[in-house]
Amino acid sequence: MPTTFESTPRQDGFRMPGEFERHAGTWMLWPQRPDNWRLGGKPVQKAFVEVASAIAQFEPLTMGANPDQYANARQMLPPEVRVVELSNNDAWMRDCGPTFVVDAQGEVRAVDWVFNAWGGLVNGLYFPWHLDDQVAQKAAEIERCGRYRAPLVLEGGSIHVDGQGTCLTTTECLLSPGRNPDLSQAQIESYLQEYLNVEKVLWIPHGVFNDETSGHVDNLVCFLRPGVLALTWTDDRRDPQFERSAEAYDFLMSAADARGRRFEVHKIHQPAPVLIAPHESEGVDAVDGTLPRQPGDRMAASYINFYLCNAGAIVPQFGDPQDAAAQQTLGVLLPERKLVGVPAREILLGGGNIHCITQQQPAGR
Ligand code: KQY
Repeated sequence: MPTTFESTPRQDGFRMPGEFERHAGTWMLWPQRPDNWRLGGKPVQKAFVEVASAIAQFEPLTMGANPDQYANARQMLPPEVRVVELSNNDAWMRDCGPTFVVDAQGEVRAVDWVFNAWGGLVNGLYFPWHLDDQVAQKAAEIERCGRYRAPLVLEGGSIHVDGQGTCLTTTECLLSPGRNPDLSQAQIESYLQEYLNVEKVLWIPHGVFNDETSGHVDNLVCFLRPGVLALTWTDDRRDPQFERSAEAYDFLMSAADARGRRFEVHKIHQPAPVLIAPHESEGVDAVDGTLPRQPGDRMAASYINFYLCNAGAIVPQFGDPQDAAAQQTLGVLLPERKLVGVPAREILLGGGNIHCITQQQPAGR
């Protein structure tokens, strides 16, 4: 059995690399739960196949599937995708999967955070979540990686790092009452420093409007490389996102990273409000007699929820005129990468996007 360490990555000289650094591969989980995905997950399974196929052009991809969906996932996915049985409660690998860390010798270990479905019994999104909470450990075992079990409720989508000592997060999410109510902000920050091996944590006040994760940073802003950020944006002052993005912009423009650099912040205009259609709402199973997705509800659509893989970037598309502008701007900002747009409405209907369903495993030795 791979070792579970009682120490921390920082004590052992391990750090979380930036997503833009070289990957050994990507992990995903196969969607199926009918109270989150419409029509028993059938439409979104096609979207996951598109995302997986796009990533597999650039690096190895592993898809974990529940036992009852293994054969279906295997048949729908291209042969270059490795499909493994990996029990889960839902398909958000970014959030329940491991945060991989590396050391100077190229050894890769896994940080296994406590997962409670984005807020546990206070404001979590489903119960139970015990299978999701085992996903990180199982992925680490498959890869024969040592593991740190971090004593902190945290999802991978609530942090971004530059691999050089800086972590971005939001207070809205990390201080939300359903996660670590007994810890102070200083204690949470100290855990981030220990388990990600960062010097500086930048607490952006809010995430994206109506994001059911309580404001994950990965829908709001991300690193393109150290010192260079992309931020979701709107010029429409009447849009509830305006204040949130403007506040984040001002905060980041007056901040510096762990090495003392000022940030270059690029605005990526969001699509027009994306609303749940009546037929989409009807396709989701009720929970406690109520449809979890109501017609007309606004979803947290953002191009920032793209995924950087080796020499590629997989960018969500919403069928909006802004799709082309987002691709064009990101293409200019990421000249070393091939951009692949993937229709993402079905993933968005489940409450997240491409970044939320992927998890990078950094290249080791
Ligand atoms: O955005 C994410 N990181 C996950 C969203 C989970 C939504 C569950 N319905």
